[in-house]
Amino acid sequence: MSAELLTVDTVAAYIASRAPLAELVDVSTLSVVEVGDGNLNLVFIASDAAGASLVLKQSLPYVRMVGESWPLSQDRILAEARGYDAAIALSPESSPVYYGFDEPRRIIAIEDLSDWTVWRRSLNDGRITPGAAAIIGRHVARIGFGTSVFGRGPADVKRAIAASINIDLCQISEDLIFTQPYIDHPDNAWTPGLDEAVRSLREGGLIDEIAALKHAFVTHAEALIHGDLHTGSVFVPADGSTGARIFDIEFSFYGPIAFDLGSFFGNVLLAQQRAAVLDRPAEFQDWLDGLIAEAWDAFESEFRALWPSRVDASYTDAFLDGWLRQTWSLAVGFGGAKAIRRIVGLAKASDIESLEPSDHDTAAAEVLRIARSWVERRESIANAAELSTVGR
Ligand code: SR1
Ligand code: MG
Repeated sequence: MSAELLTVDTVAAYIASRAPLAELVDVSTLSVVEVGDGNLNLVFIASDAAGASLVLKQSLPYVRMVGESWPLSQDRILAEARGYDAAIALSPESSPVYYGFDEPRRIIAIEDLSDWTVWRRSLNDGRITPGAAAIIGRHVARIGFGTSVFGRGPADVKRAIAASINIDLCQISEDLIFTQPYIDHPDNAWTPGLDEAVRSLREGGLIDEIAALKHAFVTHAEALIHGDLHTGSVFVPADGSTGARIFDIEFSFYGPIAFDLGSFFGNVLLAQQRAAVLDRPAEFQDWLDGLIAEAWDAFESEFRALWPSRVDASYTDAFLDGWLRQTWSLAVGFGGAKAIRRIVGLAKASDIESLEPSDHDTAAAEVLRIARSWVERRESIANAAELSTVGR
């Protein structure tokens, strides 16, 4: 049975009924707006006359971007609550403040970051936000290390894997990222100018490489990952200062740590091609070109810094070197797959979609060309400097 859905008219009474939330805002002067512009959920901002505010997120019993014809269990918000529990425990400074979870109503409450900007929008506007990529890299390292067999005992990890299965949303990722872009599927769509570029994805060995990446996604139950860590899942400060807050964790499950890094890499590629076609200033494009190195370097440094605290010393230093190499290659491959899906399949990205038609096709074709190289050459691309030259 579905949990009763909130509306702008019932949010104040709901907050009043939840003592920890009622302490955060004055419910007698509350104004409420529904701001959900993502693909799946209801999101409300409740603000009082003195300026105090909070955000409520409730899962709908269907996929918002499609409608009730695509039912989806509201249970997915359990994964988001687990994701916040881990993020708050292991990487609190790069997470919104988490005010808790109402399991029966399928509602989580978090800090209102309305005075921040979703990073994708800020990138689309050509704004430099220093240090955000490093924060993402450190965040992935801290949660990846802390929830894996490096940071927790094996029995604990096995229990966590069992507790964090997220069947419906993993199925969405498997379908939208690794399957549908490479077959005829009604949810795929592209402009006529991209026809040849898209059709050619099915030629040569790309689908075999995508199969290997899909297998890694489905079977590498390594750590509790975010599962959808694109630039639309990150808030950055609107004033250009350094910071990042990672949100929207409903796709979390025990999967490959490289998937979160790759999700970010693929979205950087979208931002880069948008910037190139719009001829953004060199300073902005150069900064974009450094984001993957910034994220990876921070990830690797943080992981190496945490390594001496691992709970099982039978994982040797040489093993770590090999694991990092593997994680890098896999992240590059996932990055390519994530970029391709945003051009071909359901749920596209505004970086490319908001471009004028001719710019759109130029940028999208470049994304496909470079992303393909990332996937196919991922094992031989040594580092971020080399990655930045691939396909260019
Ligand atoms: C049907 S859900 C479509 C997409 O929205 C989310 O942001 C995920 O990326 C998912 O693949
Ligand atoms: Mg999302």
